[in-house]
Amino acid sequence: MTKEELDSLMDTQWAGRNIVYYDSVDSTNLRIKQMGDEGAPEGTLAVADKQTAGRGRRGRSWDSPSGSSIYMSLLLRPKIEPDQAPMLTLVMALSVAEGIMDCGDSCGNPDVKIKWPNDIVYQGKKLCGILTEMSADMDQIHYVIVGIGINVQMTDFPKEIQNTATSLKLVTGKTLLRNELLAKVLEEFEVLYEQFVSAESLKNLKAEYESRLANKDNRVNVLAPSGAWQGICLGIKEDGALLVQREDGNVEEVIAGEVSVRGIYGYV
Ligand code: BTX
Repeated sequence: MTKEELDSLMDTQWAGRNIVYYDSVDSTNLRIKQMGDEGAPEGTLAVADKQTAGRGRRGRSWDSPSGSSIYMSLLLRPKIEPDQAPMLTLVMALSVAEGIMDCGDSCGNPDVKIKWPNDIVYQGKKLCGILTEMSADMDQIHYVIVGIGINVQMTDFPKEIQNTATSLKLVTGKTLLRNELLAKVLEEFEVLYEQFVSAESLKNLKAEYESRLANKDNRVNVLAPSGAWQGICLGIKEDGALLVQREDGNVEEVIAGEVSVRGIYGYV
């Protein structure tokens, strides 16, 4: 993966048109945060071969060895309200799933699913995670960073995640080029992002997202701060909340960030 190869493959108007490439970096999200503060344009993309301090949500870490995965962060300056920004995680999750499908035979056509809100999974194991961060005032977004980690060729995982993580190589047996997949994800994202920003909701993407939703129509465990409860996952709302029906028939709107959702037999 090189900047020159990425530039030559990128078939987008603005997303990924200004690529900053690192052989090794602390975290691409941190680099984009700095560029965002310094006024870099929307669509600026940080890409790294390796991260030394890859970050997950809520202080967790993202395993980021060299030579095997995609680590990238995209700078966005959307004209939406700050409370709408978390929906960008769902837009990117759908873009990654569609980007993998677009790689077709070269990627072995795996039927990947989305684990709401931010993971791409295959047969219950995590292939990709997304970390969305924002700089904003109460009523105005300065910029949003969408960071994506996709396990492409990884075959060795640390012990703690051996049972929950997988890669495209393990799933398909194929050796997929990271450049090609990265470019497809950004092409998908550019189209879906514009649909999202013009509607200021997921109304145009809801059906597609639900068709890839791993837990749809299944029983899930909702792990809320007030206690865990079970229900059937019905789909998503246009604002990105997950709809879960309790035993008594009431449908609850589950908001990302406050709770985690698991399958009743495991992670998905
Ligand atoms: P998350 O908090 O949902 O997931 C983090 C958890 O996933 C970890 O606690 C661990 O259990 C597991 N995990 C860690 N590394 C991997 C891996 N490589 N594959 C599968 N499972 C793993 C998800 O957070 C958000 C991750 C975003 C990562 C990107 S990489 C580019 C950008 N820069 C950056 O620092 N983060 C983002």
